[in-house]
Formats: sequence, structure tokens, C-alpha cells
Amino acid sequence: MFKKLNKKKNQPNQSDFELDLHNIPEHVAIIMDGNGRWAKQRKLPRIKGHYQGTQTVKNITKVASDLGIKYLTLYAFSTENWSRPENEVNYIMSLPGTFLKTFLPELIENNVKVETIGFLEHLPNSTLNAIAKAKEDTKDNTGLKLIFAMNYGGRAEIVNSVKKIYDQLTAKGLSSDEITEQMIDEHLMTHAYPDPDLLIRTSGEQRISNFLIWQVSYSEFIFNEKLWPDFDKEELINCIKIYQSRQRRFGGL
Ligand code: V0D
Repeated sequence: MFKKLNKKKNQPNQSDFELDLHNIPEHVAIIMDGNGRWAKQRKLPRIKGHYQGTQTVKNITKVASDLGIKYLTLYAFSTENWSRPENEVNYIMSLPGTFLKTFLPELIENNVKVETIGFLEHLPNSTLNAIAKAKEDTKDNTGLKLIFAMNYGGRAEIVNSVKKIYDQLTAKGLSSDEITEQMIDEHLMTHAYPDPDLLIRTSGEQRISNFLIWQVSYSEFIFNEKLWPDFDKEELINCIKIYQSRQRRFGGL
């Protein structure tokens, strides 16, 4: 492994720096990868990995809220995930209900507001009902925005935005010359949020897999080796320290 060779002793590591509470990223987006692999390593069915993944969502939501992060966007289900075995998809669709049954009171207590992005109309009604209740019960909360990306795909989101712009322009008899980046941005599902400052992907994969492809144009990317069920407070804080050290270097130029 190269990692070991590069890790010279007596050299400072990110975790040796203090966390700067005045420079917390406003918007953190996470690709929660590695749930299936976590289960496989333990010879457990994949759904156990997804269940354990919801426990990490609870922990990380609390930590993010305590740190003062304003927006936490979690990639929970991609438009490609439908190709998984039916029993696995069905189980995943039950997770919002399970999650909220035990965690909604704590979300309310922590002033967290639940929101979603994605093509939700394709989700089962039972899933939609659980999410609708969570949104309703947290709609006046002013703290962390916990944004679940479900049945979300970045390219489809951009296509959708362009279609809406096309309809508006043709209705007004205007031409494509009117189209601007700002217009595309305003028609994305994320229009109410600032772009992510930091994108984290767990489980060592180094791809963005169609997640927020327009919005991460200027984000810092951090690829964390931990599988999502093993990701914890210490790992998140370390990611933010890495983000802060990159900011310091950038600011020094
Ligand atoms: C599965 C790891 C929480 C990633 C986390 C339907 C894969 C666990 C939610 C959730 C999923 C969504 C909305 C909400 C409350 C909770 C969730 C899905 C998958 C897709 F309002 N975990 N979780 N949703 N996984």
C-alpha cells in the first residue's frame, strides 16, 4: 500500500490540527457507500448493511447539527438502484419509515428540518407517507436541513431543468439565447440550497456517480476509506479538518 510509505513519522497529520469551529462547511454532501460490503464482510445479508447505514445516518445527523453544519445532503437512493434485487429494493423503501419511527422525536428536539430531492413520484406510497409526515412535523424547524436524495440522478435533474426553461421560453415566444447558467440553476431541485462546500464519498470509491453533478463544480472532494456503517464522528471531523487545511492553502496563495 502506498499509503503506509507516504505516511512519514514525525510529520503532522490532519488529525493533529484543531478543528476550527469558525470555518465549518455550510453544506456537506455525502455518498453513503459501502453498506453491502460491510454486510458481506460479516457474512450478513445486504439488508443488514442498509439497516446499519440508517444508524450511521442518525449519528452523523446529530454530529452535523452539533457542529453547526447548515445543510447535509445524503445520497440515499439513486435512479440506478432500481436494478438491485427486488427484496433489497423493497427493504430499502421501508427504511425511511423505520428511521423516522425511532428518530423523528430527536430530529424535532434538535431543530432539524427534513427535506428531499429526487423523482419522488416513483417511490411506493408507504415510503412517501413516512417522508411526508417527517417533512410536515419538521417544517418550522430552523436548524440543520437534512436533505435526502432519493431516486435522484444529476443528469436527469439537468434535463428536467432545461425542459422547464424551454417551456417557459416558448410560452413567451423567446429564443434559446435567453438561457443562462443562473436559469438552469434556479430550475434544479437544489435551487433553495447553496452548492456543497464539501462532498464526501465513503468506502474508498472515487467517483461521483451522477450525484449533484452540476452543483459540485467548485466543491472539495474527500474520499474516505471507511464503509458507511463504520463512518463516525471522528471521521466526519477529520474530513472537515482536511477541508479546512485545503482552505488554508488556498487562502495562502
Ligand atoms: C440505504 C445508507 C435513511 C444508504 C443509509 C429510500 C442506503 C440507509 C433514509 C431516510 C436509506 C430517507 C428519508 C427520510 C428519512 C430517512 C433512507 C433510503 C435509503 C432510500 F425522510 N436511510 N435511508 N432512505 N439507506
